[in-house]
Amino acid sequence: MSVFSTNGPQSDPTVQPVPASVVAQVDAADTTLSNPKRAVVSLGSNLGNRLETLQGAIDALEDTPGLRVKAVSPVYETEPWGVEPGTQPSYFNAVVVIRTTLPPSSLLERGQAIEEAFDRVRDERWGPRTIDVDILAYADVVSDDPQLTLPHPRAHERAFVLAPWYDVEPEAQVAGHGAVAELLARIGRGGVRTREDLELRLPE
Ligand code: A4P
Ligand code: MG
Repeated sequence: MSVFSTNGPQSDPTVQPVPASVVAQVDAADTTLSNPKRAVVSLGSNLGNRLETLQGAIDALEDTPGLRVKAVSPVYETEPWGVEPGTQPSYFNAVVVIRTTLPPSSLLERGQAIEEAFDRVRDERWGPRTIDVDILAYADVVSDDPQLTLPHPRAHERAFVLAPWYDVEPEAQVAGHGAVAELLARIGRGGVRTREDLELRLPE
C-alpha cells in the first residue's frame, strides 16, 4: 500500500466507475510519479499454476520502479484462440490497468523480462505458455511498429481480452476500432467465462 496520503476517487477524473468484483485503488501515485501515463496490459497463462503465475506477473509489474497497478480484472477461463480445439489447455486471462512513467518500449521490455522470469518458452506462435504479457494500449499512442503495435493488433477481436478489459474500464476505447463495450457486444462472450471462485489481488 502506498505510504502517501489517499486521494478521493473524485480527485482523479481518469478513474472509471468499476463493478464491485473489480479490485481498484486510487492513491497519490499519480501525483508522485512525473506525468504518468495510463496503460492497459493483458495477461494470459495456460501452463503450470495459472492463477499463481498471473498473480506473480501482477506483483512483478507493481515491483517495477515508475509503475503502479491501478486495477485488476476478474479471472476468466478461456478457450485457446487460434489453435485446433482440444490441442491446448484452457487459458486464464486477466487485464490490468497501470499508470507508469516508463516509455512504451521500456514497458514492453519489462513485460518480456516478466515472461522470462516465469520460464516462458517461445517455440511456436500461439504455443502454450506459462505467461504472455501484452500491452493492449498505452495512453492514446497509435503505432504499427511490429516490435510494439499499439493498440494491440488483435485486441479488438478477442473476447478473452475485451471481457476483462470492459470490467476494469467500461468506457475504454480501442483507438481505430471503437468502444470496448461495443466490440464485446458485437463478438459476444463465446469461449470465455469468469471464474468467480478465483480472485487476483491488487498488490499492497
Ligand atoms: N509485439 C507487437 N506489439 C505488441 C504488443 N502490443 N504487446 C511483439 C506485446 N508484444 C507486442 O510476441 C511476439 C512479438 O510481438 C514480440 O516480439 C513483441 O515485440 P510473443 O509474446 O513473443 O509471441 P506470441 O504471444 O506467441 O505471439 P503473438 O502474435 O503476440 O500472440 P498473441 O496475439 O499474444 O496471442 N487464447 C486465449 N484464450 N488466451 C490467450 O491469452 N494468447 C495467444 C497469444 C493465443 N491464444 C490465446 C491467448
Ligand atoms: Mg504476446
